[in-house]
Order: sequence, then C-alpha cells, then structure tokens
Amino acid sequence: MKFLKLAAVGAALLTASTLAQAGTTFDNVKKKGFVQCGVSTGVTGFSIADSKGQWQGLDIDMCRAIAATMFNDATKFKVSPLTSQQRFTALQSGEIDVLTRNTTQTLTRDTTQGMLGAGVNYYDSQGVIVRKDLNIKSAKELNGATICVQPGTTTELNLADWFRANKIEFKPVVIEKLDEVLRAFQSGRCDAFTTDKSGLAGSRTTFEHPDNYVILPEEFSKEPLGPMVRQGDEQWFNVVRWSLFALVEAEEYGITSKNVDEMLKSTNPNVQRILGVTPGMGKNLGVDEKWAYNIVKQVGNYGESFDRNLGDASVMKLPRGLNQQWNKGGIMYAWPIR
Ligand SMILES: N[C@@H](CCC(=O)N[C@@H](CS)C(=O)NCC(=O)O)C(=O)O
Repeated sequence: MKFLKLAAVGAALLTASTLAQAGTTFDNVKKKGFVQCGVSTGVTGFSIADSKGQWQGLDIDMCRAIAATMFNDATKFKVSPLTSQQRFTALQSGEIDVLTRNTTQTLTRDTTQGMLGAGVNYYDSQGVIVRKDLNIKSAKELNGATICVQPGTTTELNLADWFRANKIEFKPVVIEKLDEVLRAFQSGRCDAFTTDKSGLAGSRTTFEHPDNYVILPEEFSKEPLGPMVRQGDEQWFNVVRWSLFALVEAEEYGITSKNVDEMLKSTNPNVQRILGVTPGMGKNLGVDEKWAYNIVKQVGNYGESFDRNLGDASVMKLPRGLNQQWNKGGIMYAWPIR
C-alpha cells in the first residue's frame, strides 16, 4: 500500500519535471505561433460558438487579449472546449497553454493542483435556479429537493457546505456535461440547478421558456473567476496577468477601441506608458511595446468587452455590480502598468 502511494507520487513528480524540461510555455507559444486556450463548452456571454462557429464571450476576449500581447494579433488563438471535470488535466498535461474559462481561484488549485490564478475577470457568486411554479422565494425552502450540479467544481463543494450549514437536506444529481445537466433540469429530473450566477443567467437565455424560471436571491459563495496557468513559468504567468490588467486599466483611463489612436497623443503619463508611447513595459514583459495598444485596438477594453458580451449590448443584460471599476463602486482594480 505504502509502496503504491510512493510510486504514484514518483510518477506525478516525473510528469511535472518532464513538462518543465519540455521548455517554457512562453517559448512554446511563441514558437508555435498561437495560444491554445481551454474554454467552456458553451456558456452564453463567456465562451460560446456563434452560428458561424466563431467563439464569443468575456473569456474568449481574455484569450484574444493574450494573443494580442504575444503576437500583436488577437486572432492568433485556438480553443479547446472543456467540461469542468476535464479542464485541470488539460492544463496540467500541457494540452492547453491557459485556462480562460469561468474558473474560481482557490487555495487548493493554486497549490497542490499545480496551477496559478492570474487574476479575476469576473467576480461572481454561486446561486440556484428553480421553476417559478415551485413557488419558493428562498433556497432555504429546498429541504429534500433534488439538485443538479456538475462534478469537479467548487459548486459541488459549496452546495454541500451551504445545505449542511443551514441544516437542510438535498439529493445531488451529478451530471458532467452542461447541455445534459440543463436538459435534466428542464425535464424536471431535478428541482433546482446550481452554478455560478453568471452561468445561471447565461443558461437561462437558452431555455425554451426562460420566464418560467427564477434565480433565487441566495449567494452560496464567493466565486472569483479568472484565467489560470500551470505553475513553473513566471513569464507566461505575467503575460496572462498583465493582459487582463491592460483590459481593465484601459477602461479606467478611458482608452477604448474607438479612441485608442487619438489616445496615442495623450499627455497623461499613465496612458503613454500603457500604450507604449513611453517604452519599457513591453520590454519588461518580453513582448512588443504596442502590446496593450493592440489589446485595446483589437479586443476593446474590459468595459467594452463586458457590454458586448454580458451587458446592455448582449442578451444577458447583467449589471456591472462588483465588476464595475473600483472608482465607480465596484472592485475591478488593475494593478498599475508602470
Ligand atoms: N466556477 C466554478 C464552476 C465553473 C463551471 O464549470 N461552471 C459550469 C456551469 S456554468 C460550466 O462552465 N460548464 C460549462 C461546461 O461544462 O462546458 C469552478 O471553477 O469550479
């Protein structure tokens, strides 16, 4: 027994060191000429293929921003659609370079699971959706209910915690694939479906009768969602982290895809640094000085991406809430590009 355990640990270490020797992610991405992003299989507003097969969403824009930083070209990316359960193996095995897929940053994922959270592109919380005709106003009325949930998620863990803390019972119905779990819920196989509230809102838009469902007010947890990389390549980690900060900081300084060329003439030293008019930031990251200019020009700033995918210009019509800038009542706060 003891030997088997040691052998398993040895195998895990071997895999980790083989991967490390295979070269850094930054160099590998540069060499192959595109970034491979792990995305969800289809969550409206975050990552979903449109009728022409083009991937759209806040998480896709995160991936495009990384491509813009690396290649001055936001189209230099490919996606690997992954279920919640598949995503970490895909990252650990090197099948993808970065996970840009509604993933919650947690201590365990950042330590023993071999990954690193590079920031937060959507502050969320876990919620629960039920049919309106159940006539309930609170999740506390769900005693004895069957609840649909996806495995390999924080959702599954929070669900158990919340019901235990509230001393009520539930029966989990665990289904891996999102389309199957949604079908199960709509066909009445479970009384409720739980996931991140953004995911509930996105999924509801795909229901045959969205108005027949209600998202209950409870927030089971904090879900800071953001891109994750493998441990062991700080330069790549920085590219991902600072691509996200560039999206957010551009919004803070009023730089948009429409005015970015005008902004090149700005006398604001922050704007000059972000756009590479004052050189240095690109060099520090190991990329072109126009990296953030290219992000804003080709992808837009964080606010533009939010509006297009989740806000008023989208089917979701979600309020900015916590995802508003820090100086406008939210907690979106980019570290300084300097
Ligand atoms: N934020 C949670 C849950 C994320 C998650 O996987 N959510 C589901 C429900 S919205 C999802 O994205 N499914 C899409 C898929 O499986 O393709 C986590 O990181 O564990």
